[in-house]
Amino acid sequence: MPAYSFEEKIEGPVIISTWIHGLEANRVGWKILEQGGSALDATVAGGMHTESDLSNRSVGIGGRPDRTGHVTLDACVMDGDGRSGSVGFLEGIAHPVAVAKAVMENTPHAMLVGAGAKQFALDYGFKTIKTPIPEVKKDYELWKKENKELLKRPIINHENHDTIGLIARDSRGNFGGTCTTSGWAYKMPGRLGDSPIIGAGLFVDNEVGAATATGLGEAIIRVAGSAIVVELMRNGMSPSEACKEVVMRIIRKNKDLTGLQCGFIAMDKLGNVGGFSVYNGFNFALKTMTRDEMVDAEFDRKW
Ligand code: SD4
Repeated sequence: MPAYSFEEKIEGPVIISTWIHGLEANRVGWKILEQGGSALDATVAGGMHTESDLSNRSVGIGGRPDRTGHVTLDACVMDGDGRSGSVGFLEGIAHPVAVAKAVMENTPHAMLVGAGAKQFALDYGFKTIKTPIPEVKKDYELWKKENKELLKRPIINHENHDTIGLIARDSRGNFGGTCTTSGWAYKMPGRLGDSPIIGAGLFVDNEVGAATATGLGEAIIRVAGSAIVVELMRNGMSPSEACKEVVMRIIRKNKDLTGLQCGFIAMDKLGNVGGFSVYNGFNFALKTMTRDEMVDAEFDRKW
């Protein structure tokens, strides 16, 4: 199977993001890129757009709760100059990705979680929300009734795969990226996935490019996924080859791959983009001066 899912050097700004909701998110980010704005601002705006989407069950306001009924949100941002910010286990705030950017810009820290992150968001005037929204609460009540034994020990739930990771290169050639999620549906309270963890869910370096991840966060964290994709590109691999190598590492290290979907997308300095996932079905949205489309990622195996 060829490792390349997209073979074309892209000139000018480019933004890519995970899954079908990435199309709309990219368009929002593109408005910033085409006016000469930064890759970081474009990916924050795109992430915020998806966070507001009431129909998305894995990101922002429409996200599913943990097993105790609390929707806890994770997000991070990284600029190609090496700065980053993230929030985890954040409840009741509309735009975790914007809060993550504020952590980067206004604190000496890389990460705030839980009550501290919430207080920080409130102090900075970020909009509050009431979660779960009624439809999601209804699903949760049903889930609780039908999964009494699972309340104690979660299993992998691969239906819940709509995290958005966005990476972009702007007109100055700088990179930026964001990743935002409500995480694994019905997770144990306190669980953080890869999405708020720099190097796992996202990594950006102007010297090389950027990568972001979606899927089972535990597996992504354990291979330092996005950071390794970027390092492999630094050492000469194309984005698709680098994503494939990290996915194959995940496959080698996990004996039971039942439902274990993980996917990475990446972009290098030359404007090559690519992606790779464990199972088929993973795709990403691409927007450039001439393109606005979905790209199917290559994969190792079929469901
Ligand atoms: C997590 N990686 O919390 C996220 C979930 C996800 O697509 O990506 N779903 O583990």
